[in-house]
Amino acid sequence: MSDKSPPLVGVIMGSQSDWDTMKEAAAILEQFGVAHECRVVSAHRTPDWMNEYAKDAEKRGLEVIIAGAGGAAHLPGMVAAQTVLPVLGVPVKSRALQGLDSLLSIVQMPGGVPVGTLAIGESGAKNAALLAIRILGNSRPELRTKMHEFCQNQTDTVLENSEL
Ligand code: RP5
Repeated sequence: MSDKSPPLVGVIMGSQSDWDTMKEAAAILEQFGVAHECRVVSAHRTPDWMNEYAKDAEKRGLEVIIAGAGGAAHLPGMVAAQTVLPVLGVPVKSRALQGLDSLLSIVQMPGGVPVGTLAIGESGAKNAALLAIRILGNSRPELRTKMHEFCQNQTDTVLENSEL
């Protein structure tokens, strides 16, 4: 499905080096069969491309953008400034400050320009995809059903392995 249908979710990241983290988001979208695209879009190194991507996203049919970046992580905020689509920000764990810089860069947006900020690193990437699917699930019963199954499986797995 993700290869053929037009993408509903855009997974973007500031650098190729973010892929190790952001591939967790792509894997969840793949698992749920949600059409998506993955692109490197840098706020600092390719600012014009970032502007174009953000401005065209809605008319291209995207419904959610997941944006991961590390360090001075301006990508999610700058994209949110140029689209009305929901933007979910993933703070990538940076080499210098372990992602605290990324988190603070993404989370503290001025009122009026929302970015839904997730946890630092792989958990954040995974949860960004799950949140995107929950948003899409509001109008897509099949995704809502799959989300119920996912949560139930997760619960069952923990309960089945609860004896140590
Ligand atoms: C940010 O700078 C990227 O999101 C990445 O996390 C960080 C480092 O990028 P590279 O120097 O590894 O390309 O823009």
